[in-house]
Amino acid sequence: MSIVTKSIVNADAEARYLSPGELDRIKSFVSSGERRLRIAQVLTDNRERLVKQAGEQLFQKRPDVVSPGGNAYGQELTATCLRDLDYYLRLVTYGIVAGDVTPIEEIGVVGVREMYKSLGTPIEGVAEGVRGLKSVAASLLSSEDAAEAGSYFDYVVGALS
Ligand SMILES: CCC1=C(C)/C(=C/C2=NC(=C\c3[nH]c(/C=C4\NC(=O)[C@H](C)[C@H]4CC)c(C)c3CCC(=O)O)/C(CCC(=O)O)=C2C)NC1=O
Repeated sequence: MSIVTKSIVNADAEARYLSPGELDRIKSFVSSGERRLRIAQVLTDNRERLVKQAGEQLFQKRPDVVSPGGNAYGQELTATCLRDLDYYLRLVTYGIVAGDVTPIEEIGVVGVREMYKSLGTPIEGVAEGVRGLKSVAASLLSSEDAAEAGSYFDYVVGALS
């Protein structure tokens, strides 16, 4: 839910007008809108490159995951691994557009530890891959935009750590 919807739901539950604090937060959400959309656009346009490079970095740092016996060994499982990185990049773009980590949390974080555990997927490897996405993304963005995007990648890394 965006801050706008959330504020309205909260205010209406108490049958009151939006408070000055809520209006201030909405104001900052609106005024940062153009920047957030620009960042999401860059990440969306470059998604293939981001996933490919982050994957290469991950497999260099963690050759075990793509070696025999590794969770992402073999063409099909490697592709599934890269798909997961693509999923997290997509969720990060949702978070950036919403100005809120809730969509990332609801779609990609709740229950994820148990899921990866049951798949035998090393979750710290997934976190490493998302860290790679963050650093490749930073190379495509201004430092201010990279910092904004970085906080959403950090949220995912934290949730997977
Ligand atoms: C949008 C929200 C969402 C997420 C996050 C998601 C993740 C997700 N990753 C999966 C599998 C997987 N995930 C990985 C990922 C990896 N293995 C490694 O060693 C690497 C560290 C890592 C890549 C970075 C692999 C290899 C599998 C397949 C495991 C298997 O089938 O044995 C599966 C099991 C079902 C399937 O294969 O599709 C799910 C549900 N699905 C979703 O809908």
